Amino acid sequence: MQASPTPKVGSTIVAEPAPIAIDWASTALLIIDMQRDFLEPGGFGETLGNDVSQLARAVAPIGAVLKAARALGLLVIHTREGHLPDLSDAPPAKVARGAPSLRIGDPGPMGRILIRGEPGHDIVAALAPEDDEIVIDKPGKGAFYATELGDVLQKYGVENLLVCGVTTEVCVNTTVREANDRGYRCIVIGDGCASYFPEFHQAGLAMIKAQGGIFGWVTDSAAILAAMSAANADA
Ligand code: TIU
Repeated sequence: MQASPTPKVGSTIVAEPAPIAIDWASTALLIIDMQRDFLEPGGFGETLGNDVSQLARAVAPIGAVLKAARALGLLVIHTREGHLPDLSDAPPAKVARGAPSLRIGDPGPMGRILIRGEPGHDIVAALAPEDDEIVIDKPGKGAFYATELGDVLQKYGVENLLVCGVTTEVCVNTTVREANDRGYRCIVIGDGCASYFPEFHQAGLAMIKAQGGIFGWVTDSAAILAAMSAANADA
């Protein structure tokens, strides 16, 4: 499925609470919900009252890691949060929540809000998946809930996940917690995550790496790029 074979070499990634040694052959890049619905005006995120410009800072770090991951032949998995056009997979408790300007399924400037197949559901152009990359559509916050992600990771022998995307404290944290309980090592790329609330971004990362890495590790894109570049040189 991937364009080039993953090098059978390992690297140690500088991270908190401690460096972590990984084998690239059992590692995937998991990019969470970098969709127009969350990052661009007129989408789901803005209907909830959020300042969507807060999320733009994650695009360039993710783009750099994505480019290096492709060069290394790493398994790349993108996720998208969204619902079927008939809303049959959207719990009423989610659709009815709060007082948004538009609800899930309502028509908006990028099509129906948070609905699969609509322009707003697409991943932002800068991070568009390539044809050989896996895209997981998810109805919830966690990427394992009601999706094929677990089967995909098992099929490819993945043990370690480099995790980035939006938002830090919502879908990234939920997915990391799900993955941690399933035995995956999650290495979260801090500057490749963003929140509408900077203080929640900081807290979201802090609670992953606290207590000796209770949910996983936190690093940054520079550390990932350095490790990938060294692995490429070794390959
Ligand atoms: N609202 C918010 O912060 N996030 C979401 O609704 N979904 C994701 O995080 N993808």
